[in-house]
Amino acid sequence: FLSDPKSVAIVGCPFRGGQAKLGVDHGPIHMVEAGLEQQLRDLGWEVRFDGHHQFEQISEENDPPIGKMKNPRFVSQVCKAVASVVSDHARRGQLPVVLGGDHSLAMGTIGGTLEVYPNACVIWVDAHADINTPETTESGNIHGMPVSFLLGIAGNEPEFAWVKPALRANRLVYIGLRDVDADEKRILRENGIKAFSMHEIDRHGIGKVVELALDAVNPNRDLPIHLSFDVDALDPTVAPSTGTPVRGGLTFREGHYICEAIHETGLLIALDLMEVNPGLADAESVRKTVSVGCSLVRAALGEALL
Ligand code: 6HN
Ligand code: MN
Ligand code: MN
Ligand code: MN
Repeated sequence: FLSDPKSVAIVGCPFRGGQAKLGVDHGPIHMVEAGLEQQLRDLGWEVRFDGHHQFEQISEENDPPIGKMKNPRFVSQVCKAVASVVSDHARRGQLPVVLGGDHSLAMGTIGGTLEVYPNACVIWVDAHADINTPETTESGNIHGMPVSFLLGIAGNEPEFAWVKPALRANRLVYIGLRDVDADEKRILRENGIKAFSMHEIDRHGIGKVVELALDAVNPNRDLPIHLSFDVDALDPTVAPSTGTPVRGGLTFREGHYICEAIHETGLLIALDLMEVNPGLADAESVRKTVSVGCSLVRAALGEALL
């Protein structure tokens, strides 16, 4: 799918409108300052750094809630811009590595990917399912909803009319879930969406789970893969600086194994690394989280190859 020499585009998305905590907009800057660009060059990739996208701000007084949704116009507009940046890179054969920022951005990243690779499957690694609808959300935070918009089950909210329901339920699989709202569980069931929670990882081991996850969405190992990785999938002892940490998460190795196994398929065409929040916790926790964020990206781009 990709151009030769293999080329990636790092897209910094300093955005936090999909949730309430300050600081997650600093995630991409910290990962880039930690040297991610050069680290990927050292792996043999041709790297272009897109910069940190400056999104037009919509202030809160100009963006009152729509139903329960908070900052709806701001989130919508930013995701729309991200979709066009991501699809442009994908069209040029560059693998977009999108650094968040909160996970509402995935509406843009996956939306953009599916414009260019309509048959792509999505592997969503997260403690959360992010599949609330504007109706079911309790928090009103749109970072808990991007998947429902991508599937076209979010209802018809004019502000988000640009989001195409381009993702099919049988092309989506989750790994790492452990904090799923009751309505989200119902939505997963009703749509027959495959999900491997921490329970399945404990039972089968991560190696088997990744194989089963690929079998579910990519049985012939011939479809392009978009990996959307929320750093809170990792255990908070491994990635403490994130907005919605949940104990009982992936170990350092389990997180890396997922990325390495997807790299091994040779099918990865887009990668999101989301929810690194350098504004939360102490300096050592921030350093740890930023460093593991970079390390997961490297793993997905081939670092483990000998
Ligand atoms: N994330 N299910 C909760 C909500 O607010 O809808 C948590 C969402 C977390 C979102 O981590 O990307
Ligand atoms: Mn900072
Ligand atoms: Mn998420
Ligand atoms: Mn999450």
